[in-house]
Order: sequence, then structure tokens, then C-alpha cells
Amino acid sequence: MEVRPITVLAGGVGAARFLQGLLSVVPAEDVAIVGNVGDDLEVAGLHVSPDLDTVLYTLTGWIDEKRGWGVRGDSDRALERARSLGAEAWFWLGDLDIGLHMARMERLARGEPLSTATATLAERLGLRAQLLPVTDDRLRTMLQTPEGELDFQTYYVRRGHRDRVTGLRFDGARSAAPAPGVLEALREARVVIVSPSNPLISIGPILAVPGVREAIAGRGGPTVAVSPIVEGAALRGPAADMLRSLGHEASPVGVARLYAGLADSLVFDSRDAELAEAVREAGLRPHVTDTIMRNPEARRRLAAATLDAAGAAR
Ligand code: FO1
Repeated sequence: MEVRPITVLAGGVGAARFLQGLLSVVPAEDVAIVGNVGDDLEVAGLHVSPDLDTVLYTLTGWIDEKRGWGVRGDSDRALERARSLGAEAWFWLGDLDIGLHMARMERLARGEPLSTATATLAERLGLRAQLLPVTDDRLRTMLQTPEGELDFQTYYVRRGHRDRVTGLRFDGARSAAPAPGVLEALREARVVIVSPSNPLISIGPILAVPGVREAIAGRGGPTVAVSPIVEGAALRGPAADMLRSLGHEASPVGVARLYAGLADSLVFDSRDAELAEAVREAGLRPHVTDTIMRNPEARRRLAAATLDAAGAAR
């Protein structure tokens, strides 16, 4: 398999928006995406991969922009029927989205690995970037909270990420193998980008797969991370509170410390410009720009600035 020039580590919504910007400045054929599967779950026997699907729907124009996930304009007749028949159905699945899960599940049930099933769905939806789940093995993010240990979607969706997180565990990670092509994509790409996703629960599960961290740390070429934290807050989701409750600084400096030894540069928001020296002290070259991805033009500019930070010719 030919290795693409750019590999991006991706979580969900933030990563998908960043990638949308990236694909407006480089050809999609130049990009490989290594996606998080720690958020995956089974709903009524169907395997759902929310982060892979968010990337897939965003890059193929199907995404519900307002929510950031799911299919634009999707109906929920199946879900309503299930509820009317006594199902709890707390995880919202639209009708068109269920169709995708059925197509994926059919392949998984035949014994196809997740990476192959994902490649087929991506191709059928017209995605020209390569979308690789970090592993084909079962890997699940588990969070310790005062309510006990919760699986990711119970914490995030069912309980609305209101619980204080006191610990994290990536169930299955230690015995998981990188999916075919993942290590090559990380080692041999000209540039690796860590997208503006939660470093603990979106990028963390990717790095927890044996060999992944080593492949990135051992690279000859540049690795650039983008901070999802601006002025002590996350652009979306519980990243800031979680960083704090797990003993990290909720700032680009905290993010830089988490990526020290892995990335050589950190792109972060101009509003945090005064932290440049502290980011440098953490071991990453600081690059300050506007990181709020409010529209396609802002996404394009952030992607371009990130490539500039990598010293990549465009
Ligand atoms: N997020 C929610 O807040 N509520 C939902 O019911 C929900 C359903 C859902 C279904 C498919 C999908 O691809 C994503 C979905 N998400 C939902 C988003 C998802 O839980 C999170 O955005 C990610 O897992 C965090 O990156």
C-alpha cells in the first residue's frame, strides 16, 4: 500500500472540521487519517463507530453541521418505533445512519476487519482520503468517576459528561494490534498532524495501541499538534474539565506537556499567545494563529497554518 504524504490523528467533531479545512488545501489523495475507536459501542447488536463516522460524514458532505455528528436532515422513525415498543434507545441513531451501521455490521459479521469495512463504506460514500481505524481489535475508553467506572458513551451521551473524571483506562489496548497500514502511515508520512481533539480521550486511545506512540516518536519528519484548548476552555466537549480533574493544565501548555517527545510543534490560539515561552519550555515549538473553526474559511486557514508549522511546502 502506498503511503500518503500527510497522516492525521483524529478524534470526532474537532478533527473532522480540521480535516475539512485540510482537504481544501491539499488533495484528499494525499491524506491518511488514523481514527479513534475508543468511543465505539454496540447498539442493539449494531457496531457504531461515532468518531470514524463523524469524519466520514463531514468529509463526504453528509454531516449535520449543527450537531457536528450524524446525517444532516436524518429522521428518527426507527428510533421512535423502538422506543414505542419499550426500547430504552438512549443513543440517538437516525434512519440513514442506521443504514450505514447495518452495512458495516453485515461485513463485520462475515468476519471482515473494521479497517476493511471502513474502507468500503468510505469508498462508497466517495471519500478519497484514506480512513484507518487505529486498530481492528476491540478497544474501549473507560472513565472512572464518583459514580463508578463508565464506558465512554454512557459517560458522554447518557450522563451528559457531567461526572468528574478521576481516571481513564483503555480497555483492550494492551493486546490490540495497529490496523494494517497504520504504523507505515505514521512512520513514512512526510508530515504527521495531531488534530485539535481531546488529547486524553480522543488521541489517548490511539496512542495507547502498542507501537503507535513509538512510530510517531521515532519519525524523521515533522509532527505538529493542534491545541483544542483556547483560553482555558475546550472548543467543544469536556476536555478542559477533564484535563484539570486528571491533574493537567487546561491550556496549550498542558497540551504541550502531554505531547512532549511526540510532536515537535504546537499550533495554538492567538488568545493564548503569552504562553508561547511556556510551550517552548515544554519542548514544542510554538505557532500562534486563530484556531476557532467557525466556518470553512477558518478551517482552511487553520489547516494551512498547521502545514506551515510543519514546514511543509504546499
Ligand atoms: N452525541 C450525543 O450527544 N448524543 C447522541 O445521542 C449521539 C448519538 C450519535 C450517533 C452516531 C454518531 O456517529 C455520533 C453520535 N453522537 C451523539 C456523538 C458522539 O457520541 C460523540 O460526539 C463522540 O463519540 C465524541 O467524540
